[in-house]
Amino acid sequence: MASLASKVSLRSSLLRQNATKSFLNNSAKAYSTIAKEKTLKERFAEIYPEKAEAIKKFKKEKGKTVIGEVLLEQAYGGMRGIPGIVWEGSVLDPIEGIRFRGRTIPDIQNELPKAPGGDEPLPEALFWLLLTGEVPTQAQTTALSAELAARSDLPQHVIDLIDRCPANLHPMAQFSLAITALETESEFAKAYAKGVNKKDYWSYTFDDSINLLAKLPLIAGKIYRNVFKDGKIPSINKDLDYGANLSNLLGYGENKEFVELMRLYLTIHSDHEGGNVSAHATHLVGSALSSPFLSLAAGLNGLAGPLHGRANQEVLEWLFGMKETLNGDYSKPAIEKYLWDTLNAGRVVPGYGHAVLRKTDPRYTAQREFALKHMPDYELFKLVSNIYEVAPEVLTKHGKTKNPWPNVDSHSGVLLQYYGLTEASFYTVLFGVSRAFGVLPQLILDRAYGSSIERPKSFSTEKYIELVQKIESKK
Ligand code: CMX
Repeated sequence: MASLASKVSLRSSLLRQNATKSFLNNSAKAYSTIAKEKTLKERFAEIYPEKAEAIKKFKKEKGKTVIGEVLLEQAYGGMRGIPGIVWEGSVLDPIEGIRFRGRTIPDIQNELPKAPGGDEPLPEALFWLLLTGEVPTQAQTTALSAELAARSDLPQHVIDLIDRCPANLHPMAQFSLAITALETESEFAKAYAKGVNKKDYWSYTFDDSINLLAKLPLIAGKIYRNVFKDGKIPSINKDLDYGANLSNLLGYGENKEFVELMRLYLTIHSDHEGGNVSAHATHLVGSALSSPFLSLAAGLNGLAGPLHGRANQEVLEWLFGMKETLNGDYSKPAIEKYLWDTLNAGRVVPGYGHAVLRKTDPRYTAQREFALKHMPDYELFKLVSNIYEVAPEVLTKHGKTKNPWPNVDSHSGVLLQYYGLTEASFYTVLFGVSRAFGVLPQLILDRAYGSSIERPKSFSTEKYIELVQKIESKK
């Protein structure tokens, strides 16, 4: 007999399927009723009070429940595995990988609205899902795309700032600088300075988040064009979705496959629960009531690190090094030797390993499937595939990493290379645009639910020694 849990999950999956079917049937109709549907802000305003109340009750009734224990090695080991953050948008299972509001990547590829004629989900729709837990209609998604396009203009001082950046300043540093400089636009900061009621924090955070998200394509596009092209950038097309506009600004809007890739890329890189460096840093800085602009900039500074988002740049550089060394011999023994050379030089294999995952990252799999569909014979994709067959065994033999399987960064750069976006030092900026889709909904939720300022306890090593001695003496 099926367990209660599996019955519930079957029922919710059937409900979701029915909702998708009825959404598909209604999608054409929904296009014409765009003005009558609730906007994201209206819908969120409607649903959050009940959720905030439920959380308050949960905290009051169950707040003293012990939910884990902390080992000394965790304090020294990057706090791995310690529960201590609330993150509503996604939860990461070590084996299954990410679920966005309970949905796997194939689920969201299935269920989220797409652009007319497109196959891949729209990141705008994911933003809606992460914030509300609901799949938006096609009309709501289209309205959100239009709102983002309408709010995309950059203030002149931000354009000037990007233009003044030296070309050798890493694109991620430029990206973070420009977002910090957008602080002039913060409605939250202005309202706070005037003395706003706490209950309204979420509303200003929402407006800032939408404005910020809207402006990221122009910032990213301007940085790309300044550093790698002639600095000229087209205008935003108010009738296009986010991924299509970003592709246009980068100069790849004519290529339908690239536009589809951008939609997929922006969707799957968005959120990976709350403990990763970029998500946690954004959430932490936001907890001090810094604006969404300052909070996201903090998160992006973390994403820029080589063990986090910048790994996608590292992967490409490492792949090209391998290509040159192997000189056409992509056999397994040759790849194996290159992997050992990397490890024996005291370096990590970029794109492999993960702090939480213990199997192939489903974001890797989604990108691999995209490659199998659109570029099965591409030389670099074949190399990546061959590495996938060899690296897990080598890393297992090496015996250090807890997860010998590839992560998201192992695959993303190869797809961009195929379409001609070959400037690897720009790749983390694209990751950063996507990450905003995941961390900004949580900032809005944090303010709506009245989350506390973060302040975990720290001790010096002397104090930890004392603490351990005290605990041992009691045994
Ligand atoms: N190659 C070689 N050694 C690796 C490794 C890899 N890909 N992954 C982990 N290790 C090593 C660690 O450096 C660590 O060594 P020390 O004990 O000498 O410090 C040991 O294995 C144990 O690490 P772990 O517990 O398995 O992994 P962590 O949680 O500490 O780190 C991560 C996770 C992602 C930083 C690590 O796997 C890594 O450095 N990978 C390569 C860089 C990368 O791909 N980063 C992108 C991750 C995804 C993202 O955030 O975008």
